[in-house]
Amino acid sequence: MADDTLSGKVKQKLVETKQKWADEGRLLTGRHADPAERLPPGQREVKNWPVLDLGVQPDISTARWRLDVDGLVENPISWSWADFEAQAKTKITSDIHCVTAWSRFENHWEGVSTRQLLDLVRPKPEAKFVIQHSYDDYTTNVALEDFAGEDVLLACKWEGKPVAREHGGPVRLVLPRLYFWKSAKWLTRLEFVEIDKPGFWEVRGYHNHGDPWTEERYG
Ligand SMILES: Nc1nc2c(c(=O)[nH]1)N[C@H]1C(S)=C(S)[C@@H](COP(=O)(O)O)O[C@H]1N2
Ligand SMILES: [Mo]
Repeated sequence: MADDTLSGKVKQKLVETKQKWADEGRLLTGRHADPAERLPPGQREVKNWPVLDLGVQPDISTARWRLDVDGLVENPISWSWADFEAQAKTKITSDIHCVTAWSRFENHWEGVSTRQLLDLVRPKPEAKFVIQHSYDDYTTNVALEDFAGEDVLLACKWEGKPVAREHGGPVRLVLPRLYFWKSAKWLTRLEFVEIDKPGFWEVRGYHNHGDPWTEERYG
């Protein structure tokens, strides 16, 4: 019988392969690099932009799109597309580092900065982590201090155009200082919590933090 649930469509092979990489510590060079060295250890630069996901690319129209920000915040919000559009936008140029060893330099993003979002929702003192939830049921967890980085965006544009569906549009997170699995595509909810909750890849052998320059690939 056909399984039409999101989890039923997930590319099991891909998930198993990536889990095996984690088990075997594939790609590890044992080198650390300074972020001033633009290419992190074990990475190679690509000029194209690979698409990586679980095999499900939700088709979310801006009419249907919502973003909820909840959990340990003083001012929870639930944005429609019009609410998102009404926010001031920030432009950031940053590099992408995927744990599967490709890096893509010089991406021009536009969106709402997490700094601005944090000013609005005001995390409670007990909030320590932010769990990103996506329309494909993907989740990934980041420490509040990483989420609050000055270069972190809820991105709606890339190279001046709306972020394409396959890259996570209408809105995806971009957190350039960590491996790209820490940047959720098709973002729909940000949950502020005190106790960390490892996400999809984190429970499958991937590092909880994910710093490319210290090769926090697996853990
Ligand atoms: N919702 C969602 N976000 C996701 C993923 C996913 O499967 N679903 N994959 C992650 C991984 S492993 C990577 S490398 C990047 C890939 O983003 P890209 O397809 O735009 O290159 O998205 C991350 N965010
Ligand atoms: Mo990835």
